[in-house]
Amino acid sequence: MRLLLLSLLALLISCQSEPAATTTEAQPPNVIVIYADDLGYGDMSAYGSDLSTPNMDFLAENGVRFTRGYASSATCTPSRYALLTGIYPWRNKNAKILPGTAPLLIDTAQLTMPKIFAAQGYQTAIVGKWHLGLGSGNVNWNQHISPGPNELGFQYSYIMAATQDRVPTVYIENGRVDHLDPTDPIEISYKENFAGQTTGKDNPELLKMKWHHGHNNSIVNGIPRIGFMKGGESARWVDENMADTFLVKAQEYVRSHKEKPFFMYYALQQPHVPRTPHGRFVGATGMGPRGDVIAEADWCIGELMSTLREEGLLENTLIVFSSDNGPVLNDGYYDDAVEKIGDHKAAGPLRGGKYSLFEAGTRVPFMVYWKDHITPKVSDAMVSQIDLCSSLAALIGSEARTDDGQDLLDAFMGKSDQGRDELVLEATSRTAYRQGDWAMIPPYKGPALNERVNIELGNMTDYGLYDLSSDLGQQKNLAEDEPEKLQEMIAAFEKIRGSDYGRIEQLELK
Ligand code: NG6
Ligand code: CA
Repeated sequence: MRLLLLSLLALLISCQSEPAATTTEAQPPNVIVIYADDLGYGDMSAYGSDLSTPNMDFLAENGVRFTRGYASSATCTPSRYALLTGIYPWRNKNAKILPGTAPLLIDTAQLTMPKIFAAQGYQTAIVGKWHLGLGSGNVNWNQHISPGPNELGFQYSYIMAATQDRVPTVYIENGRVDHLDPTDPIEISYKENFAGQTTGKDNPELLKMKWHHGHNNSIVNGIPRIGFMKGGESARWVDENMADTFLVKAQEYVRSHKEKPFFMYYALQQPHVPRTPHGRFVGATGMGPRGDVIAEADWCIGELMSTLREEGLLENTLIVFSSDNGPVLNDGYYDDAVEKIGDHKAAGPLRGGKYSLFEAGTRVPFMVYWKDHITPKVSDAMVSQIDLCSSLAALIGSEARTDDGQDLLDAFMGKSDQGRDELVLEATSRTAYRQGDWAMIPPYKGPALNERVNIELGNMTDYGLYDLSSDLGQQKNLAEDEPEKLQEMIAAFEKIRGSDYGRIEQLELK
């Protein structure tokens, strides 16, 4: 009898508590993924940098800051592919740094992060850098450009097609070039120049920024680019205004979509080359344009946060901040990045940088902030951007999961220190393996150092094996001392990657 009474009581309590639980869960959170371009592990003060990044640090210090957070690749396109699909980029042979004329890389039938959100009733948007290809070959830039982000689940898009250093140097809103004058059509080629058009190579007198390697084709806004462009004068961006342009679009989107949950992918263009801070930030850091655009990006994040605060959205918006790949100083222009670096270590304590299979290629700043919902902490859980699709799906009650991604929501919310056990990393079509504290890099042909960017690429004549718990900077190759560990790592790597992982003869970099 007493038991029965107790269970009746328990039932009563559980019935009563249910409505309360559903009310608190009722409004799913907005989600914003802020994605920097080439920001290194050591570039934020929260990660030990001497650069002042108060707004990025705010997210880090009031959220979960990951010390082992990874981009999927050491370059942009493959990382963005993995972020938005939850699939390893090396599974798609076309997932390489794309020219501005490349067709859309992601199949429109494929599951994507914005589709996961849209299926749960979210409004979805991208503002910023795309670099995943557009159209299905031979794009006519003067008509509606499709397929693109809008066919992959983004209901609103305001993007640059590829990179800031590649043509076309125009903004595209929902598939239409913004501010295009139809009487001055755009023509783009990555093969040859258009008659009568100046280039960085032939017309150095017209340049306000000099090219160091590559980047000597069409000149736009005094800056020589990769690729040739003709026409579209009224639509061409002014690089110095790009941060403001994207920020305003992101703020407008938030203000006009606050009635229903939204997902916004805010893809910053900094600190990728060409580094063109607005005049307000010139000289802000004493570190030249690279430092100044990091200050500018930091300010943009602060402004977006202010907008969320003003609109009363901060308590109901989860923010992820990370970077698409590691840092590079000289990436093709003379811009004082090397000369003014001083003691700053863009990669922090890590070896390598952008393009590298060493840790600095892919281990990046990574944090998740959600006011009043996440208790601030530093987490050593290993997480990858490839896990965001499955984890954010779990957050919003979607059952969607991707093949290579894991649901690590508890780790992202700081409730668990359990991250992934293993991870395959990619850099310019080569792959390496992480498991626990160990990193394994297979042998690849090619130069050990890319001299032009001055980055160690991770090409070695034999296997590299590193114990990151005692050797974060990957200075001591243990492959010979730990043959069993090495064999175990190779076997585990090949189980995911297959044995045909291509010890490529030539690097893709020109
Ligand atoms: C390289 C460019 C580099 C940068 C990179 C893409 C040359 C010599 N180098 O090919 O400047 O644009 O591509 O960077 O052209 S990423 O962050 O978008 O992957
Ligand atoms: Ca990048």
